[in-house]
Amino acid sequence: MGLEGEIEAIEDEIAETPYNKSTEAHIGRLKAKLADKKEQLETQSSAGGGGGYGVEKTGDATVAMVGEPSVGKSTLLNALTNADSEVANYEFTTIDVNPGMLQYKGANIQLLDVPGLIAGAAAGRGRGREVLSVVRTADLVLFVLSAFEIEAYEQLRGDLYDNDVRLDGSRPNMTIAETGQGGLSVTSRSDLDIDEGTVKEVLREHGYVNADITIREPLDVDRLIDGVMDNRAYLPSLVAVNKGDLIDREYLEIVHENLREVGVDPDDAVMISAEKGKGLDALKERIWSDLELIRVYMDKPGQGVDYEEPLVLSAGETIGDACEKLGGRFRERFQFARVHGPSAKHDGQQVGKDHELADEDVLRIVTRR
Ligand SMILES: Nc1nc2c(ncn2[C@@H]2O[C@H](COP(=O)(O)OP(=O)(O)OP(=O)(O)O)[C@@H](O)[C@H]2O)c(=O)[nH]1
Ligand SMILES: [Mg+2]
Repeated sequence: MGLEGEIEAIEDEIAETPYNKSTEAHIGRLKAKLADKKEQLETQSSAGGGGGYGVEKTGDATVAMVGEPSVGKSTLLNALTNADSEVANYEFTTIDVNPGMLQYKGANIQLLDVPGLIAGAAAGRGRGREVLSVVRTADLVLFVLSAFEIEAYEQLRGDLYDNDVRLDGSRPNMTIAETGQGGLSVTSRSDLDIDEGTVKEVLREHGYVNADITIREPLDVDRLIDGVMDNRAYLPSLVAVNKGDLIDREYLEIVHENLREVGVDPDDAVMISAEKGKGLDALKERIWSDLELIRVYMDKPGQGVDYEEPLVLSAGETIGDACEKLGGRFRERFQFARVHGPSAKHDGQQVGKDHELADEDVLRIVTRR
């Protein structure tokens, strides 16, 4: 029996085992085993497969656009960026990942138009798996839905989940510290959803013999396994509903209802028409805010403040991170910095490398000679 057969057999056993307190640990062990086998399969196929798409990550951040064939991904890419992606009125026009660069607020945001092969990709068919590996490395997933096919959203999300992409959530709040002896010991909150015995089964299945496990959230078996595996990608996501030009007010209500049905708050989705160029400003703004980027204007000695090409960082990053990104003498000979703007306690505040920057700060870095 090959790996795929083993995976199928484990999946069958999980499906056939009724879930209750007495089977919980057993199911936990099966799920842990399944996760390991799937990881093995993935490494196997990526080692043998033809090296991915050759799309290099560039720019300040990367957004992967996913959607069913013909929803308008290429049209949207062309409308938002300098790319020239093939647009056609038949399915599967885009067979490779097409990159384009969106310039917004001085940031270079790379958009990747991911082929319409995603359905069924979870099963590892065709190039679907490669496509999904491109999505995993992005900073934001942009779902492009047609106003007439909102239900595709569930399938897309499911495919991503099956490929270890966890959307709109953070890594489980737990730690595993290996110890030299003493077996497995679990410290958890009182409202933990599963038994300590189950936690131990899962860890044992993953090869842990001696370890202190601390769990700080009321997670279930699946999330516990996420916390043990290091191949999960945690990404934020955003929904754009395209072809808005083809619907009337009455149908808009139906679209909203359909969105609610798949768990999306209509107020959180962005209605657009890629073809007519409607709603694109709102979409850019949402992409910008969901990426949580900040602009830092550099005050260069003798040249003044550069408001045209800001240094783009992630929210929460510090002067030290800015120096890393700037490189050269900033990294090697940093002395101190002066900040004006939102993060400064007062104008021109002198700060060190630990200082956290904010959007639209003006920064002057003083280096040693
Ligand atoms: N009316 C209308 N048509 C659109 C809109 N966006 C895209 N289309 C049309 O929908 C068809 C498919 O558009 P594409 O951009 O090729 O779709 P795609 O998602 O890239 O498709 P694949 O590459 O096959 O996955 C084309 O005929 C587009 O002109 C829109 O906002 N309104
Ligand atoms: Mg396309």
